[in-house]
Amino acid sequence: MKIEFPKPFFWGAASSATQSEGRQLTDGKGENIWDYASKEYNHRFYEGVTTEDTSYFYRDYQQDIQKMQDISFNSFRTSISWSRLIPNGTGAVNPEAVIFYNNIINEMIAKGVEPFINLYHFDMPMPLQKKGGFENKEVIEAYKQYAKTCFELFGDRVTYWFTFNEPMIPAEAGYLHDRHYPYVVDFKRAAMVLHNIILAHCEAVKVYREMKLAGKIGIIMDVIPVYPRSQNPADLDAAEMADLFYTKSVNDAILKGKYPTRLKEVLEEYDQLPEVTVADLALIAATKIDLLGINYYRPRRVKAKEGVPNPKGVFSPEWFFDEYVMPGRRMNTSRGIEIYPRGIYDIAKKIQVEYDNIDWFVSENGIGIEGEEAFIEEGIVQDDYRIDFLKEHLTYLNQAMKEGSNCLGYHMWTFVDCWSWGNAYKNRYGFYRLDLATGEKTVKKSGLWFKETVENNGFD
Ligand code: BGP
Repeated sequence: MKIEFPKPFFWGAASSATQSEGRQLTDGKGENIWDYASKEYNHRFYEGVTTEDTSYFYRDYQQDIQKMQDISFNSFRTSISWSRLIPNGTGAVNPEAVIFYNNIINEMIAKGVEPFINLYHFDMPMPLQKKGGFENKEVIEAYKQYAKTCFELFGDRVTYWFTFNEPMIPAEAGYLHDRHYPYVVDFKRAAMVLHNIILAHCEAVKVYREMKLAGKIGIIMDVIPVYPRSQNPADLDAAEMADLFYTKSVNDAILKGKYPTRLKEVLEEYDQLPEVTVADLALIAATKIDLLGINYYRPRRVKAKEGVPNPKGVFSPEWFFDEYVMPGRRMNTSRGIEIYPRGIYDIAKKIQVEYDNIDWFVSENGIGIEGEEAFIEEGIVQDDYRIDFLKEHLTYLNQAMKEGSNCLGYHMWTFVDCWSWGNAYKNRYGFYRLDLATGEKTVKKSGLWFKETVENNGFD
């Protein structure tokens, strides 16, 4: 069966500044939380490997963008590093960064690769983190000024802007689950961070509208679709709670202009409501985006929580549900997550039904595999497993589009194997293999398959 996509369709991949640029503290770049944590909390990094070199996009951008063209990308998402552009977070702009970001944007356009530019991918400038990061309202103002600077500098050529990648993660990983700096575990602070990130998003959209630029602005969400173990009321309720905390909290605020009532009730009951003003809610209600990115990696299988919430421990969404292992599930053992291609269809339907069928695209989807060198034959990683993964997900996406979903494109995570927040280079995701010893980047079999798919706008 031939799977065909409508034309035009955005084909490409995604990456982020901190995970790909390298040269973290040269050419005027300021320190961000990753640079700082690399030194002060190195033991928390996988094998102590930090962001210093990554996949050298800062150095190799010309060859890299050529490599994008070689496998027929028509679009690519990366982020601007706030601390490279504005080293202190506020104030003076770094001229070397302006040159770099101008260069990559111009180079992409020259090679027929539409730049999708994201403003924030987990990388708070350290001077602002010292002031409390997104817990501090002043940082919302600083972010707004940073966004405005980006729009002024690059808005004449960049059509697709995104305010945040996965707004939930800096709050959840940094303030609740002890994975990102500042390694705090406190639900109320996490909720404050998330609320302020949503406000910062709204402020950036507002500035963008005021500037009357011709492009589009949106946000990139991580969505983990929730599946209850059964249709029993207790399992259904647990699923609803997981969805409320981890998805609807942000999605409803951004796409419906309001927080879910039940979430508010639960937070009130447990005295966990962050400070939210009437003006905040009005700003959220007034903000509309043009385009939504969805990062999809895995489903969440949920069952009713055994026992009652524990009022003594740190309040957590996990008080209200348990995850369970679905019998017969397919696993990506390298990353320890379930592979469930149908999830992409379910997300598409949800956007169609609950979120006004807004224009969206798959902004990340991919498979991280450990030990890919074992699959090298004749100098190429023979990653048939990745091709199968892509085909399955794209087939479900295609089905949803035939049923009316307004999906505009598909970006795989990622272009060249890059550094990961949790696993450094253990799991490889790229269309190109990165040789860590030489810095050489070699196309994988999936990259060649992707080229053919883009050229045919589909596959058999
Ligand atoms: C997404 C992030 C990316 C990337 C990806 C892969 O959630 O937006 O930055 O890291 O996940 O995950 P990991 O690196 O943990 O394997």
